[in-house]
Amino acid sequence: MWLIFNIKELFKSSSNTLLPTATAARPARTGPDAKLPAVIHLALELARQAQNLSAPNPAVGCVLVSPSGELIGQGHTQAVGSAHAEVMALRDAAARGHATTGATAYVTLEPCSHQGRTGPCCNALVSAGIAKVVAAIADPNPLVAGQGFERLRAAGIQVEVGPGAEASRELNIGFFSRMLRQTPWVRMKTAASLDGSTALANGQSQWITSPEARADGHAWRARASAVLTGIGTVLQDDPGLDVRLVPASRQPQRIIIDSGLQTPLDARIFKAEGEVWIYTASTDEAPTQALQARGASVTCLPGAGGKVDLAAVMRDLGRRQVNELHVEAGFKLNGSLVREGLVDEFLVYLAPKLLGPGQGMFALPELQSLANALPLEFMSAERIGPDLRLLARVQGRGNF
Ligand code: AOF
Ligand code: ZN
Repeated sequence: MWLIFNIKELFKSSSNTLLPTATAARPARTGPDAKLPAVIHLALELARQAQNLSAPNPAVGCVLVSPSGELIGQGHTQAVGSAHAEVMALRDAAARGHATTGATAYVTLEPCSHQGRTGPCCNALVSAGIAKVVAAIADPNPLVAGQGFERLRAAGIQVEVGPGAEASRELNIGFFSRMLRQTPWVRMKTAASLDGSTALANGQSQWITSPEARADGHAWRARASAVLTGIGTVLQDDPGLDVRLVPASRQPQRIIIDSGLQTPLDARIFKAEGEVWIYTASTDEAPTQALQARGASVTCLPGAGGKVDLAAVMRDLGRRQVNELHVEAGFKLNGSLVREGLVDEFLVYLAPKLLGPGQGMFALPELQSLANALPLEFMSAERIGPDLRLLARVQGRGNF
């Protein structure tokens, strides 16, 4: 999609007509971002196009507008090691024969000032003669963190920061989490009946929710850096954990929490390409070597009671550049992660069915008082086929 229109037209409309309707990971249209100029919405939409592509880099969009108000270039972050949004937009303008002198760059993140896997975007903007940069939000990467704005201002470029901040941060909540907390943003997905059962008492669980809900779940897998499950689920359901039901430009990293190294060597999780990361509490050499020979990276992080130290896993995943971690596990591991305060957000699909006694979503201890309930905040509620999708965030958890 490439649109040519006059910027005056863009600014006239604060409605969201450039955007398709709700898809899996759309942030709420409320708060300070609700009435943004359409050019910012376009930059955010471009950023969304990078969301399943750019990790561990943030998903960023950039729109270039000429001094006369013409949209002359647009771009978004490419896969890691390739061009950033600003460079893509400048290349787009060049390819279309547009001069960039005096143009304004609308970008959903502070342009980088450092030499990383690619060169600093600030330098590219300065060389292109950009007169003004409107950025949604500062880059939390300590290598940038305000220095990009400083560099631009020092080169005489006018800098405005703020429009689209909330939406840009939501799009990149995993990147912000890793940069500011050193751990991933943890989203736990469950699918249950209206009365909260994920499986019958006899273990049967396929399928409670609809094909539409399952495809939507794959869209959330696709945006995550990694998908994590437990050995219980591997033994019971033998999941692939890859993205199959929606198109994927890359596959998320697959991770198993397997205290006793019981993962079968013929598990379906090994079928997709790439390494599987296994976290264990066991130092047994034979299964470790057998799993390594099968293409697993095995890391021993023992915690209390022969279990894996889950908080240490999160720190390790932060070091391994996991931004968003998508958890699809059974009620035991789910319960452990919740009890340890490691879950940020719940993605819950509810089917319009009553199953009666069965397995719950999370094994949690009995509370003696309602005052001790874990307080959540509903971020969104959507109908997906015949099912409901709820996104509930642990209160205050997004404030880092
Ligand atoms: C931008 N525009 O589109 C993105 C930025 O190793 P590199 O060179 O790819 O740099 C990665 C860092 O650049 C990343 O951690 C983040 O701070 C910033 N991402 N910056 O100007 C972009 N994706
Ligand atoms: Zn950059």
